[in-house]
Amino acid sequence: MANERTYIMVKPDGVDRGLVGDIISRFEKRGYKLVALKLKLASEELLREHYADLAGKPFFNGLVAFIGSGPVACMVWEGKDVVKTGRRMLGETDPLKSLPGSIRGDYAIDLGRNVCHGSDSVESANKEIKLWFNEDELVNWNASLYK
Ligand code: RTP
Repeated sequence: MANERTYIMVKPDGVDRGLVGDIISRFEKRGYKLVALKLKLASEELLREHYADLAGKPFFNGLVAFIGSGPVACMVWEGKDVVKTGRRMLGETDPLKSLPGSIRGDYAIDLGRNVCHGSDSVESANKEIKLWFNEDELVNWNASLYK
């Protein structure tokens, strides 16, 4: 479990509002280790693949258009139970249902502008990390935190 990894992405609304630093800081302070980080303008093809599970939903095209409308901050975090804990740190999909103290609970009120994405299972995390990063962009290093 110690080496579990998750894919966290600050969406264009979060980047535009200057929330990247705060989101990174929350994961760092919680004790997770950053193993990959980049800013990216995602192609429609990449986003259709990332959100393939939602392809039949009425909001799918709007979602893909919005996430492609500006840069996203892509990151991989590693540590104990990071997939589930990362989702709890993000809050509920609907920001209005998110508790204060979570990212969405502190910074969002609209479902379509909920600031961030986090993998929902270890399996999705592995798929998403492969989709968004090349192997040589993942940095293996020893944080003193874990020594
Ligand atoms: P995410 O992938 O962004 O972390 O979100 P999630 O797992 O919590 O939620 P998911 O069901 O995968 O939905 C992906 C994103 O689509 C937008 N959405 N809009 N009814 C709607 O208009 C609607 N439902 C979902 C949200 O921005 C959600 O994060």
